[in-house]
Order: sequence, then structure tokens, then C-alpha cells
Amino acid sequence: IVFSANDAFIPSSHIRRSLITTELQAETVTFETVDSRTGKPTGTSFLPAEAIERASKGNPIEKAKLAKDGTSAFVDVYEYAAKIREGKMTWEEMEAADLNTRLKFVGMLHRDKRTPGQFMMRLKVPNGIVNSDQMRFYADCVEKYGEERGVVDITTRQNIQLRGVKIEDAPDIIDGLHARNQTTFQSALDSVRNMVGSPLAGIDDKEMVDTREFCNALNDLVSLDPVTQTRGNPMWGNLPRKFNIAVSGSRDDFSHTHINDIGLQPCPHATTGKMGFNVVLGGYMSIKRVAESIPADMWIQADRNSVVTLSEAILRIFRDESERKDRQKARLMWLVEKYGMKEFKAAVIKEITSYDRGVAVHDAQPAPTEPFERRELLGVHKQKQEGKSRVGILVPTGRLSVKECREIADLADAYSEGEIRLTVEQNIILPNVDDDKIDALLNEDALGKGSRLQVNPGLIEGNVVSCTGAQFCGLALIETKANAESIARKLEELVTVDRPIRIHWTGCPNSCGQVQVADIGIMGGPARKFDEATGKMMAVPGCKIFVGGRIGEDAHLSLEPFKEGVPLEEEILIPELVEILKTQFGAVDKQAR
Ligand code: SRM
Ligand code: SF4
Repeated sequence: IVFSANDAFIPSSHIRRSLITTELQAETVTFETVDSRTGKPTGTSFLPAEAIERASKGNPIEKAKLAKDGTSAFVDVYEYAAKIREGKMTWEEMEAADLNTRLKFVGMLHRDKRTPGQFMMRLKVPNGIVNSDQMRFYADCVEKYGEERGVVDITTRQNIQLRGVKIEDAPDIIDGLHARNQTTFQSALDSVRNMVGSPLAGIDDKEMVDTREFCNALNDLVSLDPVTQTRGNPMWGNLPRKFNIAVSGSRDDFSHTHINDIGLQPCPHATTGKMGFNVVLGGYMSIKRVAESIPADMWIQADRNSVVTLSEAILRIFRDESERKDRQKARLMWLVEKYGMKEFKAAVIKEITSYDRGVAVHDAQPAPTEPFERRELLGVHKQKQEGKSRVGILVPTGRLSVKECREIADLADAYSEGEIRLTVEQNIILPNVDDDKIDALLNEDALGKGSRLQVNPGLIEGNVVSCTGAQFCGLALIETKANAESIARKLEELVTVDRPIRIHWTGCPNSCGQVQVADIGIMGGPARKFDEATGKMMAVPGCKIFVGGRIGEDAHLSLEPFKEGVPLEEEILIPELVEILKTQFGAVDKQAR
């Protein structure tokens, strides 16, 4: 669907405007069920009275959402930007709740602690597919903020974040993204997050389901107003918490279904042979709890109607019934546990039946058992299409400079018809490269010696993942990306391993860098060290180390730290990691070979 730049403003005339007042013990919250500036219903309009009542007594974010709905936050971006451009106000004079919280509904996250006055803008990139024009646009957007702050990140949800953005520039970026069929709307805070799919969709000989259609359909479900056909769907504009959906396309499970609220795992029906999905629910990571998804004993056919209807039913139940007081307990897993999986399944089927869309939910089907080895994404690999290959390129920690964005765009134009795939490992894949052009691609300067972008990196440095960390994230206990990249390079010089070793870094226990799925996970945490000068033990930046997480069909979360309180200093951390690599992963010293 192609949108015009300002389509989000189209009013819908047939929605009745009204005011609802909720009495609280000490205060009264009044909110509009139709936003007067957008003419669209608000997120709260869709909540049943009982959920509104609970929200009104809920946590501060719930109260803030009732008082000023997040679904119209983009209007404020335009208004603030206009005033700042006209010199009528400064960013410091923006309403604090808008600045630091509400604008997250349009994917604008003020980096108040690290770069005051500058925002990270998070996009929605369903199935992680972008093109060269979009990549160049990202570079153009952030270039003016300088080399350090004006960068582009590939995220652990196969997504893009632009950095350094100032509020006065945001409308042009939003308009430019909309003109390129992308958006930032509903990408953060209590929204359904980026739809993760297979980075090999449509080009893979072992593919069971092409995930692109499903990620796009689900993205439309959550991000497109069905009434006005404009961006942002207020139906899902007041969720109790974030919500993650992943659609896997093959037995590799490149999309990590086991750590998403809804995970769809491809599997044929045992009797009919029709392709479908087994459903797993409730996977998530947080400070309070890290949980692997649990099987829901449901199988649906792999068609658009079934996938959208199932997700909509689960989302509706989650929206209206999940916790609104304790944000730590507002993720889907807690609601599933409150019900019991059997009862939750019954509630989902009842909801689906009430929609009357002819969607059948079967019991879970037996997953394939023949031996299967998870494939590599980096490097050159044959596609199912004769004469074509996919080329996976390392982007260390997902961080891209303006120059690198443009280099990738040029490579994509020259070799992959402008298409670029993003992975949850924060790397890229150029699809559909002609086999006879592979040598030329590998000889490009952008991929040459000295470049960060590499097609055949070492088995350690090629498998590093890192969250944002202290450079931009106010919750971080440590710097991550720079450390991750430099330590991986040093480990590569010290030891040899015989298989890819996935080292994930995360700056705090929220685990955006998913340390629990890593071979070796490094999480920011407290540490102490003897200080010669004072003769005392002193608190220093440190980390917890996790070992043994697994991904793919045989997924396993490593929940307990292998080691804690390790100071984040190269001379201490590197020997620790070398030891773990040797004892747990069979690494040998480089000199020993
Ligand atoms: Fe995350 C909060 C970055 C993937 C769990 N995450 C944050 C914030 C928004 C905190 C903040 O306001 O500063 C971080 C923004 C930092 C910045 O400037 O970039 C942040 N999370 C990220 C990203 C960018 C990490 C990365 O470098 O790739 C990822 C963006 C994904 C996207 O494109 O949408 C990111 N975060 C994840 C994942 C991984 C995943 O989805 O597979 C998780 C664990 C899975 C999950 O959510 O269950 C994750 N982030 C969290 C949490 C803990 C959630 C909870 O239920 O408590 C928080 C804190 C929160 O939401 O209150 C958080
Ligand atoms: Fe920030 Fe913590 Fe997430 Fe890293 S894990 S991006 S430090 S919230």
C-alpha cells in the first residue's frame, strides 16, 4: 500500500466524538474517544470499560496514556517542530511527558541522558527488507548530526534505527519515510513491534513458508487503520505493554520464535500435508523474568486469513485482559499462565470463532524430525533460483556510518536489484546476486581489507550481536557496541575455533541483545576491583557472563550466569573469555596451530 505524505491527517467523519471520564480515588482522568486533531478513535476508545477502569488505577504510564493518547503523538511532532523552526519555542520547553514518553508511540525516543535534545527514530521494517533508496535516505537523514551521533543501527528485531535526530527535522523524516512506504509509527513503547520473518524468504531451497506475505499482513493489521486506511491503527494504540511476533520460514528458525510473544513455527499437517504453523506463546526477556515460549497446542494453516485472525484474537485478549498495574507482569506469558494454556487456547478459539472468518484451529502437528543442520547466513550461498546466490555481509554490531549506508546501497544497486535483507544478528544479505558477478562483488572496495563490512569474517567476529549500550541508552550499565567489536577482533587474533561462536552483548538486564540465547552472553552488571591508590575494593563497570544458550529448533535459554562481577577491562575480560572459549567451545591458542 502506498501512502501520501500527510495521509495520517485524513479525518474519518463517521466516528462519533465523545468524552469519557473515569473517577479515580484522588483524581479524575478525562479523555476523548476520538482525537479532535486526527478525527480518528484513540487507542483507549477500543478498550472495554473494565480495562479502562483498571488502567485508570494502573501504573503511571497507563494513567498518562488515558490522559493523552499515544496514537496522535505524530500531530505533536509536527506542531512542536513547526514552533521550534519558527523560533517560538525550544525542545526543552516541550511537555516532559511528550518528550520522554509519549513520542515513543511514533518511534521517537529522546536520548535524554546521553544526547539531550536528540532522538533515536525506530522504524518498522516487516521481514527486515529494505531497498537502496531507503538506505540512502537513512544516510541523508542522519548525516547532519555528525559522525559520532548521526549513525544508523540494524536492530535485533531485523529493523532500522536512525540516530541523532532533532525534533525540528522529524516531520521531514516521517514524510520521507512515508513516501518510501515506511514508517516509525507504533514501533516503540506499548506497541506491537517489528514483524520478524526469515531473511531467506523466497530464495531458500529449504524454505517451508515464505514469511514475507505474513509479516506484511501482520504489519498491516497492527499499523494500518482499517477504517481510514491511514498509518497507525488505534485498535492497538493502548496495549498494556510491548508485543513481539515472529514468523519462521524454515527449520532454522532464523526469526527466533522461542523468544517472541507469538511465534509461528512452520510445520505440515500430519494428515492433509498442508503447510501451516504450530503456535508457541509467551517468550520474552526482561529484568524480572526471562521465559522461553511454550507450545500452545494450536496449528493453523499458512494462509493470510488464518495468520492474521489468530494474531488478532490473541492481541485482542491481551489488550483487554492483561495486567495494567505492574508493568513487569504485563507481558503475554503472565496472562497465559493466569488462564492456563488449555484455557487460553479455548479463549483464543472462541474469539476466532466469533469473527466468523472460516479459520480452523487444529491441535499442534508433529514437527519434522529428520536430521537438519541450521544454515549460515554470512558468506556466499546458492539460492533455490538457478544461477543466483545470496551474499551475507557482516555489519559489526549492526552499526552503520553514513558512508557505509551509501556503500551498501551502491552494492545493492549493482548486484541485488537494490534489495537488502536485514537479519536479527544485525547483519545484511544481498539476495539474487548473479553467480557470475560474485567475484566482482567480493572484489568491491566496500568489502575489501580494512572495511568493517566483510563477507567472510572470522568465526568469532562474524557472530557478534550487541544492544545499543551506554553510548545512547540511558538504561545501560556499560558501553557495549564499541567493546563488542574490538574484543571480538582481539579474541579472533588469540584463538582458533572450529565453528561460529555467537557472542552477544547487552548493556543491562533488559537483554535487548538477547544474551540468554548466545553461546557466550555478556550483560552489564556490577563488579568490584581492588584499588591500589585507596587500598580498598571499589565498584567498577562490570558484567555477568552467560554460557550455552542455543537457537534454532533445539533452542535453549541460558538463564543463570556462568560468572558474575567480572570487571569490564580488557586485561581481565579477554583472559576470562579465552578460558571459556577453550574449556566450553574447544578453542585453541592461535600459536598452538
Ligand atoms: Fe529493547 C527497552 C533497544 C530489542 C527487551 N530497548 C529498550 C529501550 C527502548 C530503552 C530505552 O528507552 O532506552 C532501548 C533503546 C536504546 C536505543 O537507543 O537504541 C532498547 N531493544 C533495543 C534494540 C535497539 C537493541 C539493539 O541494539 O538491537 C532492539 C530494537 C528492536 C526493534 O527494532 O524493535 C531491542 N529489546 C529488544 C529485545 C530483543 C527482541 O525483541 O528479540 C528484547 C527482549 C525480548 C522481549 O522484548 O521480550 C528487548 N527492551 C527490552 C526491555 C524489557 C522488556 C520487558 O518486558 O520488560 C526493555 C525495557 C522496557 O520495555 O521497559 C527494552
Ligand atoms: Fe539499553 Fe539495556 Fe536494552 Fe541495552 S539491554 S539497549 S542497555 S535497555
